[in-house]
Amino acid sequence: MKNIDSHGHVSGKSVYVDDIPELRGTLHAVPVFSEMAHAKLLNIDISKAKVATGVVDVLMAKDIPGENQIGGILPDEPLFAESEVHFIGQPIAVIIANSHFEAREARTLVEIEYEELEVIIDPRVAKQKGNLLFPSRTFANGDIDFGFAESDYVFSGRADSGGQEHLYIETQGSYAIPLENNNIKIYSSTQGPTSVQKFIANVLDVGMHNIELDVTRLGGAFGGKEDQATAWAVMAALAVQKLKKPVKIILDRDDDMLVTGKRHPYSSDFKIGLDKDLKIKSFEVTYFQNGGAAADLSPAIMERTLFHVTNSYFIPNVKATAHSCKTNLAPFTAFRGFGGPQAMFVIESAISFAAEKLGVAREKIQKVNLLKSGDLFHYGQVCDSNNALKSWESLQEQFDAKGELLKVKEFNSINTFIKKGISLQPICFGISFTKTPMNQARALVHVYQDGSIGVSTGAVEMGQGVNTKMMQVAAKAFSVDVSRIRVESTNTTRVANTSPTAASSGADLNGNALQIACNEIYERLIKVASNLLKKDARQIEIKDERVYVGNEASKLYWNELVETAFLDRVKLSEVGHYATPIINFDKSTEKGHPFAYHVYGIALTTVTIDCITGVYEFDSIKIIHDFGNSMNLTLDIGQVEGAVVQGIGWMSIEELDWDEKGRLLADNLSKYKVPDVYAAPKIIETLELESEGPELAILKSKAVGEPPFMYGIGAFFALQDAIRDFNSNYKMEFNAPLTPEKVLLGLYGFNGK
Ligand code: LUZ
Ligand code: MOS
Repeated sequence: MKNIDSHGHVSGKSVYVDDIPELRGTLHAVPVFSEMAHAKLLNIDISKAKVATGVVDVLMAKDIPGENQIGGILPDEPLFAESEVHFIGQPIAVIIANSHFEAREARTLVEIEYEELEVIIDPRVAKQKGNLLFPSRTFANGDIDFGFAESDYVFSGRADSGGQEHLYIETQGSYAIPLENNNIKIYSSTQGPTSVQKFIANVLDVGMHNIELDVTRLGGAFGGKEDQATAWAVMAALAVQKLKKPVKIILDRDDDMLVTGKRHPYSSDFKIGLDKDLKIKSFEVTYFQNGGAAADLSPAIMERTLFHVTNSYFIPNVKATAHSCKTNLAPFTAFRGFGGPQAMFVIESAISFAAEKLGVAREKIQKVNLLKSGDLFHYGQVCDSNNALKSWESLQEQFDAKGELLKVKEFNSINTFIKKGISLQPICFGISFTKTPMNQARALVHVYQDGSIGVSTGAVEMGQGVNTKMMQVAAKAFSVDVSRIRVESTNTTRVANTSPTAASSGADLNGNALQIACNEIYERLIKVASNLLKKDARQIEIKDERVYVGNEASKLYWNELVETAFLDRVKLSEVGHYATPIINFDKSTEKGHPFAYHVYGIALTTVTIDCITGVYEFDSIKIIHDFGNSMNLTLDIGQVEGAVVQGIGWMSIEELDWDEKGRLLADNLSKYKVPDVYAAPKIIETLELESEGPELAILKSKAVGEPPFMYGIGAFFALQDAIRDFNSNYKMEFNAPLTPEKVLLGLYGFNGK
């Protein structure tokens, strides 16, 4: 089944926040942002802006009736700065005008007096000064000292990975509408409608029941709208509360890029110990997470980093410490992988470093350390499959990885200025929100009298196709055609207290809740059929919209059955509630069983470098991915391909940098490069790992949103492989992204000085 949105998307008919027809009298708001990364606010003069053409009002912290606070996990983030600003782009006020352009014009008339304070952008410097966003954490298992003593080889090094702009095609935005009795309805481009509802209620000093969030779909999110859609929705609602008029905020691309948080840059120190057989005996790592100016989701992201320390390898002795460092940059936030990719880059760097020093192939170390069923993750969960090893073997069989490695060697032996590089990149990613209470969901199902079905869940459609999957779940539960089913918008009045659609678990959590609701109605319908046909309910089932008794088709069809049930006054609506069983985690010991299951896979990446310019092209990426029992391979492969290209971008051409004043340098699309169709690998081939899907995955179809992002890490090591062939004195540095500039420096030995 294709994504139900495909036609709407390509014909431009899909509705996003900015496409909702505007009510008469709609006002437009533009936030005023700090131009200093760290400063005291001495004076904010809005008098000129307030009387500018078209301006209706300017709201600031003093206009907030409730709490000036939107910190997602910790209360450290005001909606509007009051006495100090902590990053360029921190909101100070919001201008409401008759048009977006008038509001934007008026913004230039706001006069702010700052007193500059010291700006810190480097996480290691922040740590040295004791600027942490929250307490550091350590996950440990075994005894690293014993492990290093047992090791024949020990190596220490450093690895750095950069940030990443989400570049969702639809920028942040919301549209708030006054309802009667002081209630407000907000359309928001958010992954987390309930979280937005909660913060609006808190800032406006009203109940959550006064606030209705509605989300039709997002034009991409990638984590960037898990926490950071809140501010814009709250501002719009605040203006509605005061002005009693509809208010819309849609960020312009340049504002969006400048002011919203991105993937966390990390700087890390590692120490790895191996024995003669290349078994990793001990691994010690310290992560310096660049958290930005407020906690945002950093505590959860840091936690996921600590879960993915060892990627898909078994290491008996592990000690991993993470510090979330407070810097004067826009608070870094969720981004596909959520701290996992940053951890996995470090262990892969450590392995490469060891391989280089020992003069062995990187793949040798990877292979002998792959996780096996029964191995213990350092956080206490037991590995329950051999999928890491199976993926490796399947890659050999399906894509002849050994042959490909030889081909690259051959190519390089006869070419001087064009070099190829190749890498293998296994992945292992834990599925579930690391915060156990978030792993719950609800769904509301109505079977209408005519046999059609309305479905509401907490899942937010953001292009990933979760609505299509919800339709499949309902269609399968009732055994009816998908054309009977409508998936409604995500709405807090219909489905309350939702977790954000995140952590790759939108389909699992909401699909299970939906299945539970459908099954309840299904059982009631079976009873009705049983009475009608005078047969034992246990013999009855619905197949393809027809009632069967045993294997025999009856004359009773879905429509009549539903109509009869309605006339019998049977309840044809249901709410399903699902909470992932089994999972737990004890923060006092940092041990438990946090994940419902893990997703595995492996990628083979080949790259070609032009050694005169440093420019490169990715020839191919060949992937064996652990889909479980995919319920929609078209959608799932789409997720793999998108994630892989995004991961390659993070490791290769996407570069975020700031000047010493804390100003983002690549703040528009002519400076910030994302992979286009030419930068993406020429060939992307994805095959399914043959494996049984786990019971805890919806219809045994594993979560797919984030894991394949981490195949992109292989791009970095494929590039290094090619550079090394050209320059035998290449000093291996693990500093991603490996842009063409850095490749060129590496080719001619200028890297690392
Ligand atoms: N969001 C979150 C996530 O709140 N908790 C998580 O564990 C998570 N993991 C991945 C992506 N988003
Ligand atoms: Mo996410 S990084 O919002 O799953």
